[in-house]
Amino acid sequence: SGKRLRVLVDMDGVLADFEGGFLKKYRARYPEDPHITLDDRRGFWVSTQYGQLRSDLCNKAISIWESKDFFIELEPLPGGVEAVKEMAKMDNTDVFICTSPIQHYNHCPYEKYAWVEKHFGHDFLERVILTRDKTVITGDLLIDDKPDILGVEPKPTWEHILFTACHNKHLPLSPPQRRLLSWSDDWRAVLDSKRQ
Ligand code: DGP
Repeated sequence: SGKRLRVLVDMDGVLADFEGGFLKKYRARYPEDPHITLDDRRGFWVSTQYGQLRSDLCNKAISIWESKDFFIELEPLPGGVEAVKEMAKMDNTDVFICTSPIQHYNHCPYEKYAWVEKHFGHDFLERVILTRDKTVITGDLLIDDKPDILGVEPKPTWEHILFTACHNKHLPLSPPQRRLLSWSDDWRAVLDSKRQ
């Protein structure tokens, strides 16, 4: 009954393990330098926290995700691919993967499409939205681990569901904001709460 539900799902930190992939490759490339454990991560921007640890580590962190094969080799986060595939099969439900590529565009946009094809299949490429500004994309829900999703549209149509990640788990929610703790959490109930 009613209209279709449109769900936007973020990629890094929600479907793909950006933080785990970063830490593994950073430690392999810079074994003599200090690192930040996932437990000690605070703030969305990895390079900011590394720069606070030691100023030269900001650019070393950036060098990791600007490298070829960084994005394609990210591991899926537990249950994410399965959940989004199930969502896509639900009646009256349209799912899009909505992700912001880094500005260093040599590898990232290509590898994001390749990652979706690898884990979801070729047909799911129709469901990919690359944008640096998610506020201009319309939807009912945006499941994303970034706490503050800002852009040119002051009143986005979607409700942001904060997906729990190492960097945001200690943040207090500003009511009525809602969280999804993981893909084991009740995402179906979140979708149902938005249906007419
Ligand atoms: P999204 O998850 O769609 O909001 O995309 C944000 C991207 O930025 C994602 O690939 C993770 C990445 N990222 C994380 N930390 C930093 C950082 O410190 N600097 C930059 N440029 N990108 C970062």
